[in-house]
Amino acid sequence: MRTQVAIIGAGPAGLLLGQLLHRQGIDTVILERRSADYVLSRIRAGVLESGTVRLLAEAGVDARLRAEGLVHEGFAIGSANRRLRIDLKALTGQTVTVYGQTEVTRDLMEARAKAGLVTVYEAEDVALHDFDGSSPRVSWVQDGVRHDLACDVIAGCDGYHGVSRASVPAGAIQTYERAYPFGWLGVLADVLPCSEELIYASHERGFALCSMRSHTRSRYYVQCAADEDVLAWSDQRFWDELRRRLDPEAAAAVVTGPSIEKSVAPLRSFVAEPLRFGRLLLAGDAAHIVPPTGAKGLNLAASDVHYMSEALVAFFASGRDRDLDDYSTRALARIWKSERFSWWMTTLLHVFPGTNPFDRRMQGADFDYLESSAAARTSLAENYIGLPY
Ligand code: FAS
Ligand code: PHB
Repeated sequence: MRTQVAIIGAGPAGLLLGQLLHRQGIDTVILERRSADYVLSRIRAGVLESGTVRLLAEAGVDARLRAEGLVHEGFAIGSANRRLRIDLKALTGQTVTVYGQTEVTRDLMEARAKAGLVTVYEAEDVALHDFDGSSPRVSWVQDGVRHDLACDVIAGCDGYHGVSRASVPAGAIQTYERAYPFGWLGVLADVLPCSEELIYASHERGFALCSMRSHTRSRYYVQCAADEDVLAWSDQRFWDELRRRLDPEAAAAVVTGPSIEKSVAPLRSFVAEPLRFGRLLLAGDAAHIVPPTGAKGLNLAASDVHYMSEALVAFFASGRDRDLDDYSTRALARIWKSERFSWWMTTLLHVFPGTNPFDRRMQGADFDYLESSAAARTSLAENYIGLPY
């Protein structure tokens, strides 16, 4: 087998890259270690930046997003029983769209299948070869048979635990990391959201987030221990804890019901540098991780893919390796600014075990500053809607 770009991973980064390249006449094969159903079963991001919405339109997969996505002009940030609305539309002229990552992935999978493009699901033991030369290839095992795929470029879109970044020689890559001493316990339930907009709540018991997937499906999170056992949380325990952390109006509006998904996610900041190794390029969670507090993970994967697709189109038009040179620098410039925002939002809103009283006073001062300064709210807003590509 041969293709122009071998993409490792059929998450949003891999699928979006495949779709953008297809629209430019560039052939791809995606290798995914899980089944399509398994990929779709993951409950992850919920908020799309306007840049991501534009990119999905460019990829030709925005019809359902336009029909079902919820355009949000603001969100609330709360602390100590006060709630401050960040008016994204008034402060930046832009909005965000609430549309689950699962639905983005489904739309991309359907478009890829409709175009008859090759996606190998349940590909075992994927391995990357010779990407330091001009004839890279990937191999995998399926039904006990090893397969080989020759290509011109490998796109590593296989997430934080993937094989792509792990295939780079240790001396060729530098990583930067901060592991937070807590995680998020998330619940998905078919109940009416407690508020029309998202609420990010800071409470002395811990952070809580009220989000949604539609007008009838809610997504909630509470801060928990990094190694929290999800089995220790009955639905009732979750609903009680969530309401304790919200202001009285929001707490009273919470509609409870049976969870249809419940999971714990650790929080981490992580960046690998650079993002190019010969003919291997990294994108999405394979390259970086952000704590979900700033709603940046999926959106960063989208901007990476935008930069990568531009570099690949130039490379295949010219045949010059140097057209791949700029990808890493361009992507990392936006990655680091999103890492900073996600770290800042996480530091602002969470209770850090063992924190000293000074740190809690700094959080209060940050809230006071946001309350009193349009400049502070504008800075938060322009990061939340997504910095320019
Ligand atoms: P993904 O991890 O989505 O996709 C990588 C794909 O590669 C997977 O399908 C995997 O099966 C496959 N793969 C891995 N190893 C492979 C191998 N060796 N061979 C072949 N395939 C392989 N972001 C937000 O903005 N908001 C959130 O609320 C949020 N919540 C999250 C909760 C959790 C538990 C996690 C893990 C992440 C969350 N994120 C959130 C971030 C998340 O949305 C990612 O940013 C997004 O999935 C990134 O997409 P990809 O880069 O495509 O990586
Ligand atoms: C979600 O709806 O899952 C969500 C929304 C905003 C965030 C994180 C998660 O910052």
